[in-house]
Amino acid sequence: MPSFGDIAPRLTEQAIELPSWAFGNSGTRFKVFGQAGVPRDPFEKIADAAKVHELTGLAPTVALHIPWDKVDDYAALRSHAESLGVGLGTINSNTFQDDDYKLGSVTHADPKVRQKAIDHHFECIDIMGETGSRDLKIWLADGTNYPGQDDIRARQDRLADSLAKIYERIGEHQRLVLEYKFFEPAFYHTDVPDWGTSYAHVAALGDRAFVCLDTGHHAPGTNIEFIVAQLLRLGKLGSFDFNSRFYADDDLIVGAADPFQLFRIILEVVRGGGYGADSGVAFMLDQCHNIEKKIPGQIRSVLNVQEMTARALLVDRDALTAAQNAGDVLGANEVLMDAFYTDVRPALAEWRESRGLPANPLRAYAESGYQEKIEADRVGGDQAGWGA
Ligand code: AOS
Ligand code: ZN
Ligand code: ZN
Repeated sequence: MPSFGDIAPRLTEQAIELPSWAFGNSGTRFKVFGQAGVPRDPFEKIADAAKVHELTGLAPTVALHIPWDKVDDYAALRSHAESLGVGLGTINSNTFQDDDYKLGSVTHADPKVRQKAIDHHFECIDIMGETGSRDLKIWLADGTNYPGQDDIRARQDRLADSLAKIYERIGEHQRLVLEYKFFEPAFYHTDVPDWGTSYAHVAALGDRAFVCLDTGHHAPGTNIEFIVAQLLRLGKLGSFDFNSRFYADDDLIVGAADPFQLFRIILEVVRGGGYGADSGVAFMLDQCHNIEKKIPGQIRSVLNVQEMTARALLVDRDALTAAQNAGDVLGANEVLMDAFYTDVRPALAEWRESRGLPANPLRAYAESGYQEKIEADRVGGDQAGWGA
């Protein structure tokens, strides 16, 4: 098995994009537990995200959400971010919080509603020009709650037509990533429910359209690493929305529910050439912490991804391939498990220090006084993470 020193250079390629909405108050449909010190505007969200990057070196960009992160001056937001050592990343559209979209947005039977949703994406694309973003991420809540409510096939045709109009508008260096989700908030059918549907639509759109895989968007028991392998093989895996779940789209800290699954996913990413700066596969978190502190929750998340990435890179690929080709079932599994069972935390702590980063970023945050400062300064603010 390679040593940690052998794989450490590849760890410098790790870049995990943080979602702006992770820093604001968020919760479930039952309750949002407000927290002291949460950002009052997108500028403060960026500051909090930059703190995560300062202490970990893992989170150089911040995804924005429109309209939650709308500002008058995106150039000012961009230079604010850059002054703090981070950049603006993916622009996430939102066609799930406007009353007009109750029966659908880009799939709606009324062409005027569809046009309104398309125009929202045009606005997002205009903003991408100001933020310098590469990716437009589209997640659609579109679907129906009852059989017969609408024509499932006609909705696919409307979806294809709307996406084509949006895709036509993105720049030659920009990408459209289409995220799927098997249910919620629609309960009978969702118009982009699975990787196959997303793939069918992005393949029809063209070379700059890709699938976004949210790890919380699958039926329980789904072999997600198979989907990763398949989409990489098809050249259509654009990005991850990493989080973890016990039952539904829980948006919990990535790796918290099943670190072995996260390891297997990242192993397929590495095997399939989806890891690293030029891979074209963006690692993004999509989490909404409800009860734990926001910034430490994001630090824990990026460290979880880093730990499983290090373990995945430790897999002895030559020995694994040899065992696989020899049909050595137990031997092949043992090669993989040897890497997974390797506790990389001490080596990672040392490696961080060698790069001028705190050995223990969570402890460094707790000792930094930043949480106390934002709780004292940001009195009366309640910028929702999820929600207008
Ligand atoms: C919703 O469940 C999806 O995960 C979305 O990707 C995400 O929450 C959205 O991007 C925020 O607009
Ligand atoms: Zn998502
Ligand atoms: Zn989700």
